[in-house]
Amino acid sequence: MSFLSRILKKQYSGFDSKSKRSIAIIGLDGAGKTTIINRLLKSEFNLVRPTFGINIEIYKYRSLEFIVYDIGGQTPLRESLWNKFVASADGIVFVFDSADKKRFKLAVQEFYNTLTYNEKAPLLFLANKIDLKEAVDFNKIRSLFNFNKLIREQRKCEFTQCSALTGEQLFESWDWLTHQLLSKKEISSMNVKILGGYLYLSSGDMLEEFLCGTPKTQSKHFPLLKEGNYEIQRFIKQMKNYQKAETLLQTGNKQLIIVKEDELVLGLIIQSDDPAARAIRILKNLHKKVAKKLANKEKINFQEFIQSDYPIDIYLEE
Ligand code: G3D
Ligand code: MG
Repeated sequence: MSFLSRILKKQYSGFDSKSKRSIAIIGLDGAGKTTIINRLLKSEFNLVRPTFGINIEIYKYRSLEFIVYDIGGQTPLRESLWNKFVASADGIVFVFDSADKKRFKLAVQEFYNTLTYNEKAPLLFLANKIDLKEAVDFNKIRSLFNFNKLIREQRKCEFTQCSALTGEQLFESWDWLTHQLLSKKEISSMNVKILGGYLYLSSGDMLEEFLCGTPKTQSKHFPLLKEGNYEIQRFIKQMKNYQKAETLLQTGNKQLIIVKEDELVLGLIIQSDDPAARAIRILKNLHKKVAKKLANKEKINFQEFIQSDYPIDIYLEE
């Protein structure tokens, strides 16, 4: 969630606070749009959610507006209303069901049709549901949608696979979009401030947990460490059938980032306005290192790995 609070923070410093940013989220029905938006907006915000009709959902949070629309098979009236939304969107997210083979052609057709109404807005293409066995290989999707052609156009594009169910690749790709929306102003903070971390086996056994800082700050953050522990264990149970999963949880003014890959689950506690995508990248890199050590039966000290590889991302007392 927190990357949205981050957009808003940055937005207030970089933009006129009244200026509305609107993001159009489109895709065939069943592609996963509602699931994605719920996952991103989860719990923290009270959503205004007027429904225009069965296939338009609008979510608002302060100056951000997410318009979610099921394309394909719409009436001309609906289509003309929708095209107005697309034309004025600051960002476009296309959600594609990687396992819905029967409707690939329709999705491609609707995708290109939609893009004709807005030739500038940055485009985030999400090939969703990669957790499913039936999901088609990303290279096939690339050629199906002719990404090479799109890359050569003026528009800024990002194509990625994700799973709304496991969270895999979801937060990082949205981070790309938020950066595009914020490109008028330099993103000030590129680092995170790591307050603490966890290393678990996917079986649920904890290998390590730690807090950074002086004993005084450590004791201040101890309840948070315990709470995070509880959340990680819950996540491990929820995601036990998936090899890869990611999540981002907000507690007070901190966020907990969790990444599962194969036999390991890693977590970091960072500040709420820190760039979550960086924390995810750090965890993925550390995952490789830890997995290698584990395979070689070498000693693992998670906190030490972070301190040596990411010294500038460690929380320092003010
Ligand atoms: P839409 O808003 O684009 O129409 P929804 O799609 O978000 O309503 O999702 C349609 C169905 O796909 C939902 O299942 C939802 O749980 C599922 N879904 C969404 N994203 C993923 C994903 O990444 N992986 C998997 N496996 N399923 C996903 P139900 O059963 O509730 O209809
Ligand atoms: Mg929906």
